[in-house]
Amino acid sequence: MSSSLKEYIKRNSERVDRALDRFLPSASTKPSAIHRAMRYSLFAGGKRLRPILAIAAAEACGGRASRALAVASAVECIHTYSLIHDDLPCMDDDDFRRGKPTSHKVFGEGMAVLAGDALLTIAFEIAAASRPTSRYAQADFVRELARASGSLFLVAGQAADLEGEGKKISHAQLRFIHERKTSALLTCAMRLGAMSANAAPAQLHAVTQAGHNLGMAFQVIDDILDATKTTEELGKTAGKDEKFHKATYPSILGMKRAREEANRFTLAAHRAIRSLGACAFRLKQLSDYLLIRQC
Ligand code: GRG
Repeated sequence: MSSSLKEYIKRNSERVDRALDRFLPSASTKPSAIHRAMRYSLFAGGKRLRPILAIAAAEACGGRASRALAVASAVECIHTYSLIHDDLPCMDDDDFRRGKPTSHKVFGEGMAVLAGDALLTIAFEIAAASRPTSRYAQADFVRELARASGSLFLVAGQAADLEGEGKKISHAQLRFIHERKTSALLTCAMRLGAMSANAAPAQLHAVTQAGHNLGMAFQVIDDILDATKTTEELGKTAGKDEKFHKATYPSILGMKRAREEANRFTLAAHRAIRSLGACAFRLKQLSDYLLIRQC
């Protein structure tokens, strides 16, 4: 990764951290256990990929990071809720996330469920605090977030994943799951960033195409990393897909074709990003980085 991209990611992660810190009740706010649990997972060391993509999408549409911070933070709250709930014993049952013990291991199952619930709901409060533009009202930001995280997208992906457990699933079914479980929220982050910049319809369309393809490339790479990296390298339990016979891009297509698929999605994202012009250079750099990331 170039030093300028590294610096861009660091600067914007810190901005997002400060914004999240402002948006969330302090850890000592009563009842403190719930606020400590929310903050524990939110500040456990996630990559902040979705908020950074929201900011880069805003800039690609001629906007500023400062105006994208509320929507970027809202998406990170939804993402963190989904990880907390996904790690619960009744779902994926994992002990390790973002390099730390999972929420239910530290706070107990009840509090982890509540921390996820509270992060989900505060996300809408934060999105509603975003400044409207001439094209997009606050209700548009909230609707966008609700749709991406509801039963047609994020929850749909998780439900289809649960239903597919222990069954042989096809490439098309795997794609259905990943479009909803992973790509929809990443696309939503980028669309919200673009909307915070008052994107014109053609810009929003290009950002949507880029987001969809980047989200898919991100998930294919995630499947590859799960099969090839260690728990320490990933900060989450590695090798789970194979251990639990979960269908993944490498298990269905083989490692070589899975990499080709990730390349294809990235090239499709490049085409959409190119149509956004010179302001989209960070988006282009980020899309290249997502393809070669090692964790
Ligand atoms: C519980 C409704 C509900 C949904 C859960 C997020 C999720 C859906 C499941 C987690 C497992 C998984 C493979 C999700 C796909 C998306 C993904 C790869 C998430 C991890 O995102 P990163 O790598 O995580 O950006 P950090 O911790 O860096 O933010």
